Amino acid sequence: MTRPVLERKPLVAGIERRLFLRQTLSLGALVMLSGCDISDQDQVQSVLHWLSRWNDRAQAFLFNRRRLAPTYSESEAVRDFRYNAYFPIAAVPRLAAADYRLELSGLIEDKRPWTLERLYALPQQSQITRHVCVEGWSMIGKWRGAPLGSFLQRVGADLSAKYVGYYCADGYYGSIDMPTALHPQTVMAFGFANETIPAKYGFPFKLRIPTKLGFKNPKWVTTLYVTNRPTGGFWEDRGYNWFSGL
Ligand SMILES: Nc1nc2c(c(=O)[nH]1)N[C@H]1C(S)=C(S)[C@@H](COP(=O)(O)O)O[C@H]1N2
Ligand SMILES: [Mo]
Repeated sequence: MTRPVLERKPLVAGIERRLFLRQTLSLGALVMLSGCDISDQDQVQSVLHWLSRWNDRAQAFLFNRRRLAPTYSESEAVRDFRYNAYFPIAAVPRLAAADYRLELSGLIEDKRPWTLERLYALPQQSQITRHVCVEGWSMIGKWRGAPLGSFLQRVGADLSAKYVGYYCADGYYGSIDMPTALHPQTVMAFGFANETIPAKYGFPFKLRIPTKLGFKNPKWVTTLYVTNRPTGGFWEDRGYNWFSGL
């Protein structure tokens, strides 16, 4: 069944949303896709899925593990940062510091859970970087945290594995590629704007990853794991591209 191009507009818009075409896929490829006689939604889905995986590999290949995200001055950092999650601020998880444990699993030698006290005692560094949300806003903030790479090394993670995955207190989940996990600016952020990170921004910590889009900066992290198996993610399973580098 061949439908007029206009009728396919929503589909094309969907494709665009799914693949972040403006960033990565050429207009020609879009025209090719939309110009095909696309009659089977499942087929379209599997083509898009394949393209998105291909897109992940291309982005991973282009990722430079030493290149730093731009940093800014203190005066550019916003204190009243925009809150965002898939639920309203009233539903923010409030984790009790005394009961909190960071669980470790997968390809990690020392899987003993970490108390907040031990986590907060890790050597830390500050960064003033820009958070970019795919919904069309960005803000500069100041975060303080422990480099995830040093932490992974310390617990005996298999650093040659492909992915570092996370689960959060709100049911959010996902993973990042190992080179990004080991990037010098990827930190377990315990502080925001010179204070302990507040509940709305991820207390006890968020993974602050300035080389990734905002949705790949998980808040309220409760489990970290190392794996070679590709994982989905909360937004990835709803169509967003997995790598989502900046
Ligand atoms: N656990 C969890 N982490 C999350 C989200 C979420 O819904 N749950 N939303 C993501 C999105 S889309 C954005 S833009 C940022 C927002 O972080 P902020 O509230 O500190 O601005 O958190 C990311 N991390
Ligand atoms: Mo976001």
